[in-house]
Amino acid sequence: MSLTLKIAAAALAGCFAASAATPPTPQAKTMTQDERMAWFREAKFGLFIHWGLYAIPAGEWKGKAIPGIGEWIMNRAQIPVTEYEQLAKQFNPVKFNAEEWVKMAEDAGMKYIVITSKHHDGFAMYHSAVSKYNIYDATPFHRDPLKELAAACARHHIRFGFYYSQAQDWHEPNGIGNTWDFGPDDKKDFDQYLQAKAEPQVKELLSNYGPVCLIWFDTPRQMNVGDRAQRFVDILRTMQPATLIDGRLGKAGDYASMGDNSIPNQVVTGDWEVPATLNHTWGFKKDDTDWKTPEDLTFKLVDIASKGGNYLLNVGPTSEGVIPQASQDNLRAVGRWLKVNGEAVYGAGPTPFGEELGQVDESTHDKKGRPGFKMATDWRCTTKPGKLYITFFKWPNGTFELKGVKGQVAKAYLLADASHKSLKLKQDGDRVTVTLPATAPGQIASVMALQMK
Ligand code: FHN
Repeated sequence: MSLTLKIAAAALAGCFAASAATPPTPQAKTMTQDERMAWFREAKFGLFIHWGLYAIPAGEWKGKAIPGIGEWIMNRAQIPVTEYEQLAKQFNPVKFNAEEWVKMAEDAGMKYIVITSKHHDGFAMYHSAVSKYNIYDATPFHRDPLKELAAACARHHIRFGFYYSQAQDWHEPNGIGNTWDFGPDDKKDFDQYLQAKAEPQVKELLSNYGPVCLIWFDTPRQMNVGDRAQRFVDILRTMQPATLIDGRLGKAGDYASMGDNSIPNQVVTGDWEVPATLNHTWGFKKDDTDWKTPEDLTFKLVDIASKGGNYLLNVGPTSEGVIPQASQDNLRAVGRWLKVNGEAVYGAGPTPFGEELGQVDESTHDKKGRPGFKMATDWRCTTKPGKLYITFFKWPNGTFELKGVKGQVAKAYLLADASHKSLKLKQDGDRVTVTLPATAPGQIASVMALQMK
């Protein structure tokens, strides 16, 4: 079974050279695909934020717990537009502080932020002139939090992008998804909605918030008809050519989006990202406190990097504008680990090995009849030119042997050791043996760097 994915990327000839340290430049009319992707390949780790009116009911409607992800409550409870709209009058997140949110992302070692500018409920979380159904005009808050976040991101050199639900819009008669108020989707004038709301709102986002690192489109229902998806590509490429398009627009974007919380079993070529939750919901749900541990998050980050991808990890702030404390604590713990070991993650490429990832398990099958996979979790390998990084999640007893090494290793050392003291090393052909200290230097995981000759 091959899990290899080739990403079809629209490579545009160009002359503008971007670097990871350079914010996207809206004036650059043509860029090569490599130039456009440079910051993303360096970043590896981003913060996803699902924030909207759904944070008020927080998983409960009229005294009943509504199963499923929090931001889907309008759909799951079939709440009529006229009732759901009333939430806007209560939305007053007075504890929202853009600086604190961005500082938290920075502390977590995250390099980009993607926030819901409009989710499927149709409510714009920014000051939109296209629809009054927005946080500035329809709530007592009367502020544009995305403006504040854009400014804070610029101060902290964190890239800023938007999630935008281009197809589903449960507030609009011609948007996809709201069949309880507006009837079947196939009877709707979907292009009317796209042209009157989605396309002009995306233009607003690209006009009023400075450089937008990416737009994260989602659930591309009915987007494969005619030039619907291409119209968005044209808007982005014309207005901000450096802005990336995710993999859920309805045609190939700049990178592939994996399924939610779906980490591939093996190395995947091309650019890709895994969107993932810290608990079991994207939008805040008061009853969901089943948080992934810092150990698990660190493993997943390195695991994804070792397979060639990025990790976009979500928080669901409350209706008061607070990121749940457990989310903050667990993300900051990952950030502390990255402070010591980030060299093995940022800008790193995938493993040249692969056996350490696990093995196909023919004794089990998934729902589609595909064989299972028995994941191994002892260590992962990431790479940079002339370097191999081995991240140990289980500290080896005495020595560590690595097979299949191409070239000669000049030196082995631990990233946690600031002096980079050489570890005892033996190489026999492609077999390298390193003698390690008796105990791991790091609590969550420890990284050994191999410097090649
Ligand atoms: O329906 C959405 C969901 O609410 C959430 O936004 C996730 C994030 O990847 N995307 C969709 C489901 O895949």
